[in-house]
Amino acid sequence: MGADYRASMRISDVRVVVCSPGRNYVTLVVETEDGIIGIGDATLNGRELAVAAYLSEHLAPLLVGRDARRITDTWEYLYRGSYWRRGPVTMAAIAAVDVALWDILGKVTGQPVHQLLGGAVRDGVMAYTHASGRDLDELEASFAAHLDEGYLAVRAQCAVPGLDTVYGVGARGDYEPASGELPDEETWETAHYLEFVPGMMARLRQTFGPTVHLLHDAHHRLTPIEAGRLGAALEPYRMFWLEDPTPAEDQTAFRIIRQHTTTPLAVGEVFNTVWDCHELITNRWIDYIRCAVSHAGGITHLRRIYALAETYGVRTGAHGPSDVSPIGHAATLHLDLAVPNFGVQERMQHPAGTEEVFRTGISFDDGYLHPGTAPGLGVVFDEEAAARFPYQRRYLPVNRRLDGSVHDW
Ligand code: EZ4
Ligand code: CO
Repeated sequence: MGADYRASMRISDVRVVVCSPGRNYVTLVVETEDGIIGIGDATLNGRELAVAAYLSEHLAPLLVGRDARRITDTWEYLYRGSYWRRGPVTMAAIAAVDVALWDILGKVTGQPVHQLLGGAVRDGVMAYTHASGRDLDELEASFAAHLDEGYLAVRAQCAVPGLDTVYGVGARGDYEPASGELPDEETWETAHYLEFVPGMMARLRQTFGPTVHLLHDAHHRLTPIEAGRLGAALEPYRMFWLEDPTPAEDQTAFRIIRQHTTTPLAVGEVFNTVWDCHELITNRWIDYIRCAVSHAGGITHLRRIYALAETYGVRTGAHGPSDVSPIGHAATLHLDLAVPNFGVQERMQHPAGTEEVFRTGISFDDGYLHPGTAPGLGVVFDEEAAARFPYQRRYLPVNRRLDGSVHDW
């Protein structure tokens, strides 16, 4: 058991730690006057220091002296109380505070966070990971390797003939999009892509059979009608989902896609509040909502998005890239365990070095993740280790068409 729940729970210290053990992470550490430590993930890929400043300059002074148990009241205070609402920087900062407070509540009550959310409704969380290749043979080998690891669901991305570099495909091995002191430039031409992708899915379905869950990320690059055409072309291969077909801020685009295909649609990794997706959900234009705990206001807000989705038959498919830190991953898994309308959870390996700073109780068995049953999130953040890995400026890539014009990345 943790400390006495009735004891004073005033927040006495708030620290922001930016570290780079293989990639950048922003971590919020909240300490109560009786020495309980809660941690939250505030990593916003390529814009880390903006969130760190929002936290340390604007939120930390509001938190010291507050009762750490008042999680919803704190969320309301930081969201409604700022007047300037929403946006990725604001909502990543609020998310970190929220997750840290859930961690503290778990520690003082001796319960894993999923227990506080109503308890597990499943034994494990089905995860998908990323297969990629510079050609179809390499993609097939990568896909097979992930099946060997036990995955039941795999996302497939491949280099496209005629384009030098595309989203999701590294020069060798794992793809980590944030790199470079200045942004890398990737190439794009929708016609090349649309020509190639149906054949790629046909081949994977043919090679790996009918039961594996097949996913693909179009990464916000198509027009609605192009997306409708792609979805229709992929119907024979029974995709688990087609992700981010169009730029995500245009919710009504999905009405058009829906009119043209029964391929399930997933979107939401760039969303930060329910206001980004309420039309998508209530009109049933999507099948999976993909917001991340660390970018969409924490557990407190994401569970409200999930509850709205549940009412409309939309399932969850939380974003889980390497830029969601192990703290954010653990938080996501606790929520995944506890919500009835869970769909699937993305899992991308963190770069080597990450485990030196973040130690989790997360397990992966036969395709299913579990966050563990330690009190709180079940993650230990080693601040001394973090200090050995200082921040390094990194950018996400910028995308250009073959004529040189900027395209959605
Ligand atoms: O490009 O997390 O589905 N996963 C993704 C990711 C995103 C990065 C951006 O920071 O699309 O790879
Ligand atoms: Co994506």
